[in-house]
Amino acid sequence: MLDNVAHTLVMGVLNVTPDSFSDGGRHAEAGAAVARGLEMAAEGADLVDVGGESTRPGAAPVGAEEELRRVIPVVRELAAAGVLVSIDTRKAEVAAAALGAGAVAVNDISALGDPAMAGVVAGAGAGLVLLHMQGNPATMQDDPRYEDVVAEVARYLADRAAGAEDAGVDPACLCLDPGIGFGKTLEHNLALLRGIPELATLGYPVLVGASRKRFLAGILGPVPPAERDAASAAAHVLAIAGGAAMIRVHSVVVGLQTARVADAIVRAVPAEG
Ligand code: HH2
Repeated sequence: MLDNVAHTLVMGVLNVTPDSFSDGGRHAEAGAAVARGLEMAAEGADLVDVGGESTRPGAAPVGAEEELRRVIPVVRELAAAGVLVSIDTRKAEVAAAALGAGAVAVNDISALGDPAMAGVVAGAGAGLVLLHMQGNPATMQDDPRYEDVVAEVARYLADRAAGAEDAGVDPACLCLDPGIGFGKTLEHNLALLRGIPELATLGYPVLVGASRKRFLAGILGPVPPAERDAASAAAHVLAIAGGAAMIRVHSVVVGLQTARVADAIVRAVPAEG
């Protein structure tokens, strides 16, 4: 999925949901979602990640029918406009429909929790993001525990990547994500951000999504999500310095500046200006 890419990729978050923690309700209607997706592409997003189910801590699960109703028209329209779309879903049925509607990758926060997922992705020759989560969104923040969070997340992701490959997914199409905020305390999140170099040694591109997440308020105090972009940038710069290949952001403008400046320093990518 990320072969031969010299710069850090920027994935824009597009939640077609009423209840996402940062942009919930803003693009719940298809027209508004498509407009925001086109705007993110125009701002320079490499991928637009369309999701129809909030996975914020405590979120209620959404049925496949409702998820399909939310995301498919948006995926279809963005793909038709030439936007590279990933579908953020745990359901193989939704992934299959989104790939059929023109999505190029699946962002699966359950890392193949649906046994049919790998086959769907392999059959479509699509990209696949595998994310580490302890528990499930309803309860994951209740009492997350690890002996060694970086080693355990690395082992889990390596195991899921092997499972995907066994099911026929092209290793070049895989990307791993430590799952910032998915069953992790503040200390766990910080350890994982420090541990990106260890995750990068697994041999797959690493995606990091720290954008506007609650752990940032754990450091800063009660800053509302929409005012956490500078804090998100700080976390993402360090992730890129540690070897992350892609960041997932709500503000593409901020994410792009973050990636370009970090790339110029870390990867010596020539400046455009
Ligand atoms: N974070 C969220 C959702 N999907 N996917 C990946 N690969 N990495 C992440 O860190 C990640 C993700 C949660 O953020 P958001 O989509 O903004 O909120 P919500 O789950 O409330 O819709």
